[in-house]
Parts: sequence; structure tokens; C-alpha cells
Amino acid sequence: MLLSKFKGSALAALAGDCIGARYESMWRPVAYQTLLNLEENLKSAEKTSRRSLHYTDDTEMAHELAKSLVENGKFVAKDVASKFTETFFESPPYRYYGPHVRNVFEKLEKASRFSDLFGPASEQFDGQGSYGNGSAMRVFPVALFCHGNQELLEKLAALSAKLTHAHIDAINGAKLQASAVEIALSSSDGSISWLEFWQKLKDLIDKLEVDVPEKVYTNKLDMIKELIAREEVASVHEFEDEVGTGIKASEAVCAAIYAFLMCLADRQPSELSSLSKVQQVVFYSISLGGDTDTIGTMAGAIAGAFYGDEGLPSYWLYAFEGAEMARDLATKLHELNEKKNRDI
Ligand code: R7I
Ligand code: MG
Ligand code: MG
Ligand code: MG
Repeated sequence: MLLSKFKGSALAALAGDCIGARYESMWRPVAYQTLLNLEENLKSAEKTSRRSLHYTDDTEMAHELAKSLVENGKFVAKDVASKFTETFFESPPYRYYGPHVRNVFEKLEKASRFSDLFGPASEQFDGQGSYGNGSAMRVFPVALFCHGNQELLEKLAALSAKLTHAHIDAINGAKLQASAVEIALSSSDGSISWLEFWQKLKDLIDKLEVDVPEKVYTNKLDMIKELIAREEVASVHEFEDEVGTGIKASEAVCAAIYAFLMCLADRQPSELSSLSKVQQVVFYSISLGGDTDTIGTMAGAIAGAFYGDEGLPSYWLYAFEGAEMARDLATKLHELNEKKNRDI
């Protein structure tokens, strides 16, 4: 069952990125029917064995992080930094990296030759560091690698974030997203209510934001609880106003969590009821609009870790670039975890 959860997480993360990328630049809610039509088209990919959808920076970086963890059996910051950087400079334009992260890679490679691994990220945005969601979008392999060890998870989520994102909100976003995947791996459908799941995340954020004056995650998590508990489902516009679906880590991570918890609470839209639970989470998260590939990939990573890969359609393996790689990396991270072959 655990292997199914690892594979489910990696594959649904890939699906969320590939599907969400179609709508990333639209910055408005995506109609359920639009997503259902796309899903119909994906089915034909199996027959023609045509790769129909590309992944973006979210998956590219997640896979590089996973490869590094698998190859080294531990987190080696210099190796992760050089893998991120090399892949960035080789990547085709349709990976759509964040607008400012290029500066970090240029400095890492050219100026410091990987001698100063965390300096370039801390110089971003006049020294306050990026609060973009790039730290959290790629973090799920840390959760798979650290499964069963929350302390290590928080440590590695922070270290992996700080290579490109030094702002506290980006670091806490990576810890929160990785922890959501870990809670999903450690529980199962029927064993936990949406409110219990939410409470675990809230307990973590209370601890992480104890010395953070703005308490962005605390406020957004409180709002999410209120919205899910409400009798009437909030409109996407209200969600956008209250929590947000943007490029900030605090918005995109909370949007992904909201989408997952709404489905766990059985409040997902009836239009999506023909789909499996994992698909419902992925599609619902993308329907919120905004940074759709990133919200989709993070919601997918959580949902796949919770429900496993059984509910995933077989054509998903053919429809997305990188599907075999996702499955292979998940299998190897699972093997590593089984052997407890971890080193701090
Ligand atoms: O966070 P990052 O890697 O971008 C990830 C996003 C995802 O949606 C991907 O799918 C891809 O499309 O890009 O890249 P950054 O450039 O570090 O941060 C993203 C954006 O957040 C920046 O380009 C800024 O617009 C904004 N941002 C900030 N703006 C002002 N001040 C991040 N930090 C700041 C800041 O401190
Ligand atoms: Mg992207
Ligand atoms: Mg907004
Ligand atoms: Mg994005």
C-alpha cells in the first residue's frame, strides 16, 4: 500500500503540473467542463501513444531533487543546487520557470561555482529572498524520502527551499506542503476527517509561525477551515479574495490544501463525480484558477499520497511527459525508505 501511495503522489503531482500548465497564464477560474473535455482528449493519448502534455519547472525541479536523494541516499545541497542549475540552463522554453529564479542559477554557476550555495537565494528581492511558490512546488520528494521522520522532513524541506527561496514564507510553505504529503502518506481514506487533517497542519503552522509577526499561514489556514465548514461552498472569487491562488507560496500552498480538504470533506463539485478521488482533487484545484500548474501539482502530490495510485486512469501513464520517470523515482524513494537507508 505504501508503494502505491508513493507512486500515486509522484504521478498525480505530474498530472497536476501537466494539466494545470494549460491554464497557468489565464489567471481566472477554469470551468469544470473545460477540464472534463481535456480529460476525454487525454484518453486518446493511450491509443496513439502520443505524449500529449509537457511538464513544467515544478516537475523538472521535483524530479532533479528526487534523483539527487536517490543517487546519494541523503540530501547533498551542492548536488541538488548543481542539478537544478544544469537542468535550468538546458531546459526548453516551455518549462516556464519563475521570472526571477534565473538570477540565482546564474550566480550559483558563474560567480560562486557552487561554493556559496545559499548566498544567491538570500540576495533575491533586495535581500529579503523570494516568497514565490517555487520552494513548495517541488518539495514532495522530500516527504517521500523522509517518510516517518518529521524532524528530518522539516530540516530538508527548509534546506531544499533555501537554495532558491530565502523568504520565511517560502521556507514555511515548503515545510507545510511536505508535511501535508507526509500526513497523507501516514493516513488513509476513512481513517481521518478533514478537520483532523486540518488540525495537524494547524498545529505545525502554530509552531512554525510562533516568531513570525505576519502569521500569513495561520490566518489562511483559519480561513480555509471557516470556508470548508460553511454551509454554502464559497465561490472561486471569494476564495481568491480570502486566500488567493497566486505565485506567492502562502497562496498556492493554501489553495492546494483547500482543494484536497474540500474533497476529503466530500464537498467537491458534483460535476466532477464521475472521476476518481485523486482526479477530483487535481481538477478541483486547477478549477480555482491562478497559478494552476503549481496548485495542481501540490494538490496532486497530497491526494496521490492519500489515495494511492489505484484510482489513477491507466492513460495517465501515456498522456504526460515524464510519467515513467515519476513512477521510477517514486519506486526508488520507496525502496530507500524501506531499507531505512537514510543519513542526515
Ligand atoms: O518561486 P519561483 O520559482 O516561481 C515559481 C512559479 C510557479 O508558478 C512555476 O510554475 C513557474 O511558473 O513560476 O520564482 P521566483 O521568481 O523566485 O518567484 C516568483 C515571483 O514571485 C517573482 O517573479 C515575483 O513576481 C514574486 N516574488 C516577489 N515579488 C516581490 N518581492 C517573489 N518574492 C518576491 C518579493 O520578495
Ligand atoms: Mg510551472
Ligand atoms: Mg490574487
Ligand atoms: Mg506555476
